[in-house]
Amino acid sequence: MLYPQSNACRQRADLSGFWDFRFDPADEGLGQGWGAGFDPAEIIAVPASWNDQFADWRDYVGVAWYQTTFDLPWGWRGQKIFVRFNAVSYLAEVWLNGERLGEHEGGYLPFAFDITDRVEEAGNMLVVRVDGNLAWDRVPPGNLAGLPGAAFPTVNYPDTSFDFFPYCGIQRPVLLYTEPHDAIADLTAVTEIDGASGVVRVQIARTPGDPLAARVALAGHGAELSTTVALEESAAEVTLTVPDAALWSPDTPNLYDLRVELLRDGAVVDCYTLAIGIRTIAVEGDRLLLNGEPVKLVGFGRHEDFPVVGKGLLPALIVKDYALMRWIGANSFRTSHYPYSEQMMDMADRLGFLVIDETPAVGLFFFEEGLEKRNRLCDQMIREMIDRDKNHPSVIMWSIANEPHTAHLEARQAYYRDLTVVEHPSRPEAVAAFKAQTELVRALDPTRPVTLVSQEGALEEAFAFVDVVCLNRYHGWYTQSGQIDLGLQYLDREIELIHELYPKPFLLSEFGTDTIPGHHAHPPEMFSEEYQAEFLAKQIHLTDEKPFVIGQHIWNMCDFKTSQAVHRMGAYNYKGVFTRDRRPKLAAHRVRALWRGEDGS
Ligand code: GCB
Repeated sequence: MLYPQSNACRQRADLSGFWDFRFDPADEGLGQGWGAGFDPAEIIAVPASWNDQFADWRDYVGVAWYQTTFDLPWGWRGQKIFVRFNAVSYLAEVWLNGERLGEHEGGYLPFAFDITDRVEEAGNMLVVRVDGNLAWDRVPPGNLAGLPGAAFPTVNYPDTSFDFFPYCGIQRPVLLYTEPHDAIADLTAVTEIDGASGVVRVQIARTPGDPLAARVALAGHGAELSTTVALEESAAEVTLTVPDAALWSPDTPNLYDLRVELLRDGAVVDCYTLAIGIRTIAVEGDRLLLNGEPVKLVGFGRHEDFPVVGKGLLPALIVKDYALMRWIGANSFRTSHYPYSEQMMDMADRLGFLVIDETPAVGLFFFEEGLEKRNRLCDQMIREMIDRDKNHPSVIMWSIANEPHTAHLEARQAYYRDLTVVEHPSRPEAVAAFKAQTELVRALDPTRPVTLVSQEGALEEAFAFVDVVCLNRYHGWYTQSGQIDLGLQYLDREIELIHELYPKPFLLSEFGTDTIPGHHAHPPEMFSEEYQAEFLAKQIHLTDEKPFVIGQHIWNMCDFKTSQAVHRMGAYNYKGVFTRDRRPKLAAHRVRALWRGEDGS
């Protein structure tokens, strides 16, 4: 899915602004025909989550309605016209001028509707019903208290199966855009390295129609290449060889402009420009190789989260967060626990960050209720994520899930006691689902490694299917609480055990401690800044010493909002090395020294 672009052949308009809004706690809007327009009760900012915008609705995760009006921009008639939603959490149903366009499930990926035949010159009414309800057959799941037989007590309010606040609403921009009738439907650029040359293979998909030609041109870093191919069928492939290629890497985030034009009798009927980076990513033995060289990932698990906007797109925050990641010496992050905005991904390409791109499949469980639907949604989200992000050089790995409840409870108890691994510790439904999902990822994109981020340790039988093993581990925090050194011993043993069973590259994808800014203790004590600094430094040293460990991602870059729970003081997760308003804690300075090689210890 190409991001809408304004150029000589395409146009784009942004509907961000102040929209009409109405909460619908009784869910009566559908029955009363609000899709044709409703009496607004509030005005709301788009994009942004709704929860922090109004005094009394913070914890509301039900149904709400948005509407706005727009005129068709001048000169658009005669082309195909679409409305695109970059992200609506969780489920969106959309009407234009009273006609239902369709719906989309899943809070963090884009969807679009063709409105060519429905859009008027002026006074168009766009209405969106947003359903933010938590339910066990959704991804990520919620409302676990009501799940028959699951034996989950309600520990979170709102009742999430995941540890971040379930912000709802139109979180990212809503765009109108045009496409010519003969259009570039999709582009896929794959790169390889051959000696000093870069090889760029471009697949061009087109809308159906008469035979056309496609001109493909690559420019940048002294290169000016172009070639023209016939595009009679629905797709064609072109290969360009770039001599003395300027490779893409964190130190040299070199991008080229790949411009594709569709030609009818020599005249340009559509064009699109994609920024691409020439690089390879591969797993060899237990190493991760970027451009053929071992690469170490240092960085964070993160969240899209900020006061007032919630999970809404905030461009200044993107700039700030990359600046802080640079300052601390990070080169990578995981889009925990859902795909981030397109703007965040574009900046990763430009600034040279390595991204593990994760689907919204966090906190999955494998009870029968809703299983078939959750599996179907996971497939859909994998497809949508890869379709959206496949051309980013920054994306070096796909993550299909975070902390699924794969293992049987009894197996987990034995493991937590003394790292005993019983036979067949995993639920067969989980193993089957992840086998199928890793196969799906590889079919859609054979060029990138695939991972699954687990807390099950050596019990995670799905590690058999992945290229890279990612472990979230909190020894010295949730276990061996208050005992950093004992936690370190457990971590050491556990990493070795997992590596013995699954001799693959290993990433410590989460580790950290909740830390109240300004709270100090000597000797270090849980929740103090000293405890976090020592915990992180020691676990970084430990993992640095293991050749098969390809890096560390601290949990979390910043403090972030969660549901209310006894283990979440003030409804925050305080594991940030920066506060929610992006001030460094003591640990940030310690980690910076380590990651930048300035630590004497
Ligand atoms: C985890 C989860 C993450 C939580 C974190 C924590 O393992 O992946 O979403 O926020 O632990 O702080 O407990």
